[in-house]
Amino acid sequence: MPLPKAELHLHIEGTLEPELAFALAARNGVELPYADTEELRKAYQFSDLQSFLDLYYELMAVLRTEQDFEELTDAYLERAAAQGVRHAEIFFDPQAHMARGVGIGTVIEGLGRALDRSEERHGVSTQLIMCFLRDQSAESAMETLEAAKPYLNRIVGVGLDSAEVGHPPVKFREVYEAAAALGLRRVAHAGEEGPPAYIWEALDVLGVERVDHGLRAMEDQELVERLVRERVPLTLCPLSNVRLRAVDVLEQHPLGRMLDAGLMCTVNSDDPAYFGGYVGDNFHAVRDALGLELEQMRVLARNSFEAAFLEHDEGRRGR
Ligand code: ES4
Ligand code: ZN
Repeated sequence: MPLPKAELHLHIEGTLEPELAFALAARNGVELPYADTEELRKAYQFSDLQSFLDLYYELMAVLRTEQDFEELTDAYLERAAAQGVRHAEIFFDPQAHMARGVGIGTVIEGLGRALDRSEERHGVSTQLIMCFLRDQSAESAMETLEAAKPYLNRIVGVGLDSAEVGHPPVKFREVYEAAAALGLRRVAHAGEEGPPAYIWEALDVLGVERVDHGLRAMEDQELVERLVRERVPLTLCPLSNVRLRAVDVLEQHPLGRMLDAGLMCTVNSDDPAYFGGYVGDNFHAVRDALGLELEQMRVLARNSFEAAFLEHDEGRRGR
């Protein structure tokens, strides 16, 4: 039996497996510049975040209808449940779809169809977090928040993702203020490739409750002390960090040192179809590479429920 856990850092578009991508391409008459799944898989060699994002946005072209988003999400939930996930907080990137003429309603209703059946079908409770693409303008983010207003009952919070360096959190101050005023929770990717200063900014300017990645926090002792003192959760994604070359090899991943420093770490899968594993695979990989003890694995699982946007009693149910 896998450890029960919550997944807090998961891009639904990053769960698009090559087989489903080709099936949806055929159904929707979308041409992919790869002969077959084998050739596509060979393209999964990344040198940094941007080289991954290029493929991630390209492959999304196959997602067009509510049914596509529903099938994508249902397939993820089935895989996640098999690896012990009892609660999932799922990111989606509306701007990446709206740019292709797919309306935000199509995306959210499609995701929602799968989420509505998730507890019954998979035993997984869910939340949706809408991400803004930080390499697009603040105005575009604000328009996206506006477009999401009819669907706010489906969304627990907002996040910030895509190409980090050169797009500091402060760029999105106003849209995070507007999101907070609407009662939305706030998270942001920070310190994946960007410097510790971006983590400070995410906390101080955007008011985030969790930091997605936060990998580079360990470069700044004062920041570590603050994150420990305030028990700010970090949603780490170890296999992602290796595939995107943020760390050379898993054996050098800072997770073990971060736990030793008292940081509130969680382990997540990010874009599991691209990075070689779902969340249970990430748990196993760090256990083996870093020699984590069973008690540390339990701490990671417990942290995932504590850091989730769940009512207290709901969170306890998964433990
Ligand atoms: C992402 Cl790994 C990662 N980093 C930033 N933005 C993303 N969007 C999807 N995966
Ligand atoms: Zn991510």
